[in-house]
Amino acid sequence: DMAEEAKKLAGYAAVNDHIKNNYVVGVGSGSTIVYAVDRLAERVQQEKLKIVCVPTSFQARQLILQHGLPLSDLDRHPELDVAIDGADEVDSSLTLIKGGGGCLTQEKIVAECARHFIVIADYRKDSKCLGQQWKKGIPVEVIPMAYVPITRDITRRFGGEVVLRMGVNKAGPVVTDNGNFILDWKFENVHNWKEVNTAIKMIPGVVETGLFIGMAERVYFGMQDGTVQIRD
Ligand code: DER
Repeated sequence: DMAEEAKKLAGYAAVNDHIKNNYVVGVGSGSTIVYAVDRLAERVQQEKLKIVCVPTSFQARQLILQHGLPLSDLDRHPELDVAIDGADEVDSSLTLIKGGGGCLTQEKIVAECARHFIVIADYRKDSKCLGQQWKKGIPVEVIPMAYVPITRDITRRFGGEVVLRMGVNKAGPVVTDNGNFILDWKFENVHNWKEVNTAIKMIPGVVETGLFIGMAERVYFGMQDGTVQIRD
């Protein structure tokens, strides 16, 4: 369908533009990145590229292994040349909401370790301000024993509603690759995201938020008309 085609456009364009021989590549998580990894494997095959890939989740690790790409990690490569990842929403200053797939913590770590952090998204993610398109809130990864006090703290200080993310094909809450819970903060009004992000991260028991502020260097949007829009 159109959104899948748009994801493929963005994934292919980003890999065509940003991957070079001998690169250490951070591989994101979610559905859009699958197209980027397809193209990455194709280029490695066709151009005999020598690269290594650092995953941002069990899912990304599976993708890397399934495509026969060389797997590495931050112990061997604490500095990456480029990280490519999806997003749930992108605002006009390239602030991202990520974590729809529950992988935000390792994604943010890998993105921070990369010299270039490149985002790929279909047109549905393109937004003027956060919350306009994405209605599921900002994911917050938390230490399980603290999820209730953290829920109360966030709602008291910042309003909106905080919901513990429950499994669909698993009874009980979603457990992340790091063994933690995810809270989805359905915020009401526009906030100073930098201030709110810092405040939430300081709450004891918060591991990471899905707010990626000042991190994305460039976003590739696959559009309905088959074009790709690049925003720096
Ligand atoms: O969960 C995540 O952070 C994913 O990267 C998400 O932001 C994008 O997932 P999608 O490509 O399936 O929309």
